[in-house]
Amino acid sequence: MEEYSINNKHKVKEVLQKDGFIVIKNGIPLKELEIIQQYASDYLNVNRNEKEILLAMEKLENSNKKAFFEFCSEMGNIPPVLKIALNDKLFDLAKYILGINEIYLTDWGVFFNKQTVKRLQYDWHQEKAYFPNAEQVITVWFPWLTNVSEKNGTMIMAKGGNKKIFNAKRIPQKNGLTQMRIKDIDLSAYEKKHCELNLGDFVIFDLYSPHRTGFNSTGIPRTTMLFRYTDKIGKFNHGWVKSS
Ligand SMILES: O=C(O)CCC(=O)C(=O)O
Repeated sequence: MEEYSINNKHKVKEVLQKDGFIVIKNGIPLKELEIIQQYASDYLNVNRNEKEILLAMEKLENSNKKAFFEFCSEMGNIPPVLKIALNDKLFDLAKYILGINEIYLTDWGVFFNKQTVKRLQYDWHQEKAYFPNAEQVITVWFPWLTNVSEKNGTMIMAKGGNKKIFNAKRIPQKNGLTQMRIKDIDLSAYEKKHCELNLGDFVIFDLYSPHRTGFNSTGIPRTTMLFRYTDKIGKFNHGWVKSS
């Protein structure tokens, strides 16, 4: 993947409009990620190391789906994540991309991709399906505990698929994500890019960029985090109705 700097906001916007997503290398200081890891270890009551945190996440996911969901949502809303989201450069970039001054944060949380836990894996979708009234929502998605790669099931993007809105089929899952699935065949013409990210890197993608969870072949869960910027419609009147 090509590398871009967060300082060149014109280029970032241009690539985002062209491809639907952009990878920024070394955009988040590792110290900030360590603080996020510390919050996770406090929450889960384990030592701050990769193995213990992942094991505790696996155990919680297995034993108490509701508590695990709360952990995943709460972790997106902790001060060090907000600090990253409100960092001057990133916040200015989001304002520039959205083309407005008054922007909102929405829909933050932690992702967990373990091959056997199907209910938490996304099939192909566009965020537009979950924000039907919104004109633009910019997502920032990043690893916070370990690097992510094709091998451990990082997110996959369909490059350039952001130019149209694809038909989406709504598929609710018990205790899991509601899929808004785009058929594989509809995306067959687009190049697929695996978001290979080291700690400190992040990917930004727009409302129309098709993406999915990758196949994790390692047996070790892959975890990442996201938050999204949007305007007042995306925040207060996005039009998404949860499955009952
Ligand atoms: O983390 C993943 O595997 C997928 C993330 C995703 O689909 C999303 O953020 O909308």
